[in-house]
Amino acid sequence: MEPRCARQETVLSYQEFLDNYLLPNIPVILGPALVQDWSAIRKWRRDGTIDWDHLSAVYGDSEVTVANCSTRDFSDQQRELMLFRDVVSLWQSGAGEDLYVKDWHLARQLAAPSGPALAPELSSRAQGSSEPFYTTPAIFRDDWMNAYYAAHTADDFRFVYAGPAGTFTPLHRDVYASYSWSTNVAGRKRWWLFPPVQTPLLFRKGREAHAEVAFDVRDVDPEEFPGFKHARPVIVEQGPGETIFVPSGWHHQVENLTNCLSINHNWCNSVNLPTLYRAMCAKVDEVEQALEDVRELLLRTSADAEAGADSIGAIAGWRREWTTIVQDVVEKDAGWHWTTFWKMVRHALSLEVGRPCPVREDLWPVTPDVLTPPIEFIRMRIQACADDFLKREQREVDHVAGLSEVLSDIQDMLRAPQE
Ligand SMILES: O=C(O)CCC(=O)C(=O)O
Ligand SMILES: [Fe+2]
Repeated sequence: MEPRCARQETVLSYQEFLDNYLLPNIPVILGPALVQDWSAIRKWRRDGTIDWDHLSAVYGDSEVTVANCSTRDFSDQQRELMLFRDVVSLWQSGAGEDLYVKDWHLARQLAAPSGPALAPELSSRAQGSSEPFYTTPAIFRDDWMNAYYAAHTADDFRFVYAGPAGTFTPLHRDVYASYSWSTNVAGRKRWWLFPPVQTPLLFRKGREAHAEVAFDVRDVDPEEFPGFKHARPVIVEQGPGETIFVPSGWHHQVENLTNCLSINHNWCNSVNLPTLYRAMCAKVDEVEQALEDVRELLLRTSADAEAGADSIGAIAGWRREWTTIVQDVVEKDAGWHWTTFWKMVRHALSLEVGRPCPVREDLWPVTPDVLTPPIEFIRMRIQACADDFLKREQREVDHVAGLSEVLSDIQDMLRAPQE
């Protein structure tokens, strides 16, 4: 028998969510009561189905990323940029049945570039009022990724997904093993969720065993993926208005059983910080292995220089160059690297200890203490990662510009007496 996914119809308190799902890192489906006040639930549906005309009229100008679910592109699907209006037109004409709008940063697109005072015309027109189309449920507010990105970048991890029945998202683990939560504004999805202990069963056999997981769990070649038949995913259907919590490091695949419109976030906090930290370390290892020949080249060049006059300078330069190359590739591949990771931690810790730091209240209001674990827990989690990082053989802390300053800020805050 397949393991079952927990369901909760009543709205959980933060403490219940922390104790029963966040800390044990297990999935749960939460009933529609959690999001009943969202304006998206009222305005984006008509008679229980998606109101494409309304969505196209209000958000049609928006540029969206569209995945073609019939065209595989390595571990993802082929993607292109389109106007949302054009995608809706295709769907309404009975075409585009393989097109799936993904990772649409709609909330950020509608926000003013630098705070609510500068809200452009589009923002109020598209929102229909200043009311946001949804607000993050309290249990998901302790989110270091979106807090940091809101305050320091023009990017975020807040998405809208929209696609017809049959579109899907192939098997994957979220970026650096972050959590996800995803609410179906309309439609039904099927989820396959694999606990981290089963991750080794998902890989292709052979030399590159750790590079590639199965693509589509509905069609896995048993010769190529011999472990897969032993995997026992949690399989669950998510209905309209329901929210799923996807735990850290769980691989998952998603199929739209009907036309679907959903809102989701990737997120992290002190609870999954160690998992994110280890995922970063693993990514760096993987990139270093892939770039082994570049390393050889740099080494050889520096040995030549060593034979000349400036030997100490050459060795230091070689290490710095190598670390920079690796970190650049890590960032290109997954969107962030050690500097992003530690700046995010510094931002979260600053807010925790009440140290001044930039905040975009309109995008990501500061999370009250009652919606986070106790400060001692947070300090402990950060300390453990920082201690490990400072012992790394690669010494990124010395070789990446600005990183030692970020780490010493963090250490200062960890050492400061608690009020
Ligand atoms: O809804 C989908 O198609 C994918 C969502 C997903 O992978 C996530 O929320 O992590
Ligand atoms: Fe995901």
